Amino acid sequence: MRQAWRWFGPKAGVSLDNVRQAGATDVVSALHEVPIGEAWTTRQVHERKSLIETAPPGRTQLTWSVVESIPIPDAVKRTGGAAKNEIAAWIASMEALAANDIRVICYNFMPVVDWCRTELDYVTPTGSTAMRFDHNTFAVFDLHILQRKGAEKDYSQQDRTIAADLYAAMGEQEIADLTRNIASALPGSTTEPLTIPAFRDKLEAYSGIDANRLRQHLVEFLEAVTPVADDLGVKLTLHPDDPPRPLFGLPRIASTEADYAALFNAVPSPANGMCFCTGSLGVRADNDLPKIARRFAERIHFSHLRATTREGDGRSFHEAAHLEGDVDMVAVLSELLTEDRKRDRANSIIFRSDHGHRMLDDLNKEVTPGYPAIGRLRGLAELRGIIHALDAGMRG
Ligand code: DNO
Repeated sequence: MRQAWRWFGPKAGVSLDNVRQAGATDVVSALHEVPIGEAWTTRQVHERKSLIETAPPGRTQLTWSVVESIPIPDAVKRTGGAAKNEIAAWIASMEALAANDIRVICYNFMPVVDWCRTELDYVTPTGSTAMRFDHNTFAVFDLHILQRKGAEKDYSQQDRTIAADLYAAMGEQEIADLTRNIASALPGSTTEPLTIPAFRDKLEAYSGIDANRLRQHLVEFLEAVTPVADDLGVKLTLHPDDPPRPLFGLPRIASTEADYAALFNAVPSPANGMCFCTGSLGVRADNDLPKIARRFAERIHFSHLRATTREGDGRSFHEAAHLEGDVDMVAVLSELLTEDRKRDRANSIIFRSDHGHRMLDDLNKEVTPGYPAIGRLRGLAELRGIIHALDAGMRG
């Protein structure tokens, strides 16, 4: 497996030397500055690639091997194959990447909001902070801040009472923070930052789109892009929904083993692959992660490794240290390594230690939420240790 690091570009607080020092050889990045829906050009990709891959004398060479993500515009999620211009632009971006020999592309199909958390700095017992999704706080946003039409029916009477009390006790700053966390798009998101009125309009535009329709639109998208991807030798890796269940009354269709099985059956092309994200899939107790990894092994080209802890209400969760929480990381890595041993280096599974606690010096600095250097470094070091031990065992 190849060890990678997500790098947010030249303005990121974490430098390429930091990536080298973490021991990663591969970089995961994107042209985050290009507006959603606009085609990336070969030249733009080439410039970013040169920045990543031109090492100063004596420094380790890095390889930009994964793009996370080319965003999929709303029109594709709402109208599928009818969004011809948007799909053509997406294909053009993919061609620009392939022309630069970048052949693994991560994307997601979550409508309106990409990954979602209610709290960015939840204090853990060690004093490091983690990201958290609290069901009751989410209900406050949905029912009282967004005031989504029909939201009441998604919550029990007890949930609604708790949310009303919590909302009544919140100050202006807390309301503003919660609104920012949910509506302003977290780092790396592939959806637009939204004001509350714009959020309501977007939801309105999705009325009538149920899970079957959304799945059909993804299938139409894949039917359009996979033939080109196959010709270019590109692998597309669908990131799971985070959290893996419907939010805001919108369907989510990449949350379970059955969801992925349906997509692979509908579009069998080898380009139709998966980003195996343990943190996202692991939020559901009914997702058996090692089993999913084994079943779809051949389709996994990219993996996000991190753990989450499900909380007592069964709906809230927070991000655990990489080897703690509810994910059996040794069992998952054992499946991924078994697959990886069948492949040559060019097709090796690329993984990154995903997210990380904010700790040590990062507590005193501005950091990219979810992506502090030190917490990710701790995670990568721990994962690397498991890989070394498993590899040694597999070599016998
Ligand atoms: C969050 C990330 C997501 C992910 C996209 C993939 O940390 O996992 O933003 O990059 O959903 O398209």
